[in-house]
Amino acid sequence: MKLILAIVNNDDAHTVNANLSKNGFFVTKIASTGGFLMSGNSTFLIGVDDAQVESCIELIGKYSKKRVQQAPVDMSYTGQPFTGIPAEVIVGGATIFVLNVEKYEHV
Ligand code: 2BA
Repeated sequence: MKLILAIVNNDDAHTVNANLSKNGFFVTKIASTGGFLMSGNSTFLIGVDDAQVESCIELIGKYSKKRVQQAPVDMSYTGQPFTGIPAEVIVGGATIFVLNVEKYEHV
């Protein structure tokens, strides 16, 4: 078994959630915040059998769009010199991690 952890733009989260559920995936959606832009995104936790990993990733990718976002003017919280900070960044589609699950219980 694997745990898929997917960070998705809030604008795509509803569609991603709906399509995962429609396709039989069990999903937990957590409200999260990107450390760079400090804006809201959604993190999905999806427990799947090994054989379902690729179809799950494909589905998330299908409904997660790339978009250009403005970086905030004041990013002093990053501790980086201002010269190295881009004015615009490409966000998405989705950032996905696949973790091994040692044990799964539903009691
Ligand atoms: P944020 O951290 O707010 O990052 C938003 C976008 O800013 C990123 O898009 C990337 O294009 C850019 N960016 C992030 N850190 C940067 C840096 N140190 N220097 C220059 N540009 C930077 P994505 O890569 O699509 O990431 C979207 C969101 O996914 C991130 O929001 C963060 O919440 C999460 N994420 C991405 N990579 C991650 C990682 N390796 N570990 C944990 N979370 C990650």
